[in-house]
Amino acid sequence: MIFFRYFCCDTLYVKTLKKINLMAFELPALPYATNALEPHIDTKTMEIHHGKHHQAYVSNLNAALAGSEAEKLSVEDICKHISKYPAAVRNNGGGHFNHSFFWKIMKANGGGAPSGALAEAINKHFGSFDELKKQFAAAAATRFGSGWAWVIVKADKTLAVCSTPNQDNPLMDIAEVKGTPVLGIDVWEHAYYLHYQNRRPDYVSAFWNVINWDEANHHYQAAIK
Ligand code: MN3
Repeated sequence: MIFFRYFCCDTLYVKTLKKINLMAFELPALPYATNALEPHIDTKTMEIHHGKHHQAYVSNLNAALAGSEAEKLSVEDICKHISKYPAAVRNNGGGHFNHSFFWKIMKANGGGAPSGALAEAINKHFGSFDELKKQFAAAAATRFGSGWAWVIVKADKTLAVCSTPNQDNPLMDIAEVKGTPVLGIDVWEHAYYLHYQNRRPDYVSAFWNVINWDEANHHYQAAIK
């Protein structure tokens, strides 16, 4: 009996230690099936994008932080102080945050129009939802090379559209326009090329059909607190 008790405690102890010390980042499961966003985002793209690209950012981030104190931080905290870190952390930490955000901002049978507080804020800061769509599409289309387009809440609580290069994001202390993401789209070619080839604007238009507005509203509410 005594042996059993010690054995249990010991197992628990090891598990706890692992939790504390081995805070490796993990690839989050997709919140829907890889074919859930068809026909707007195709199954093959989702499989490769999530299973290969995002996995690579996670693995490379873990390798870049191995043995450092930063292993215990959240990816958001790492992004907020990204100027302290080497390029491998900026690229892969950004990649991990951005993709984790991106999967959840989409859903099957999404789209429609924003509602609630976010809809009011869009009307207040952009005049209309159509105007926001126009500015967002322009930011996505004109981001040269690889990057992301965003709708963010800035420090003064206003909404803004911006874009970032590579795997940078608006949380980063080095970002040209800083804020908390409410909506974001990956405009790297790997995000759309299999289905849309060079037609990035068509992919950006299709994105409006898969947006999870409840999730966007949740980000907005948290950011204005
Ligand atoms: Mn990507």
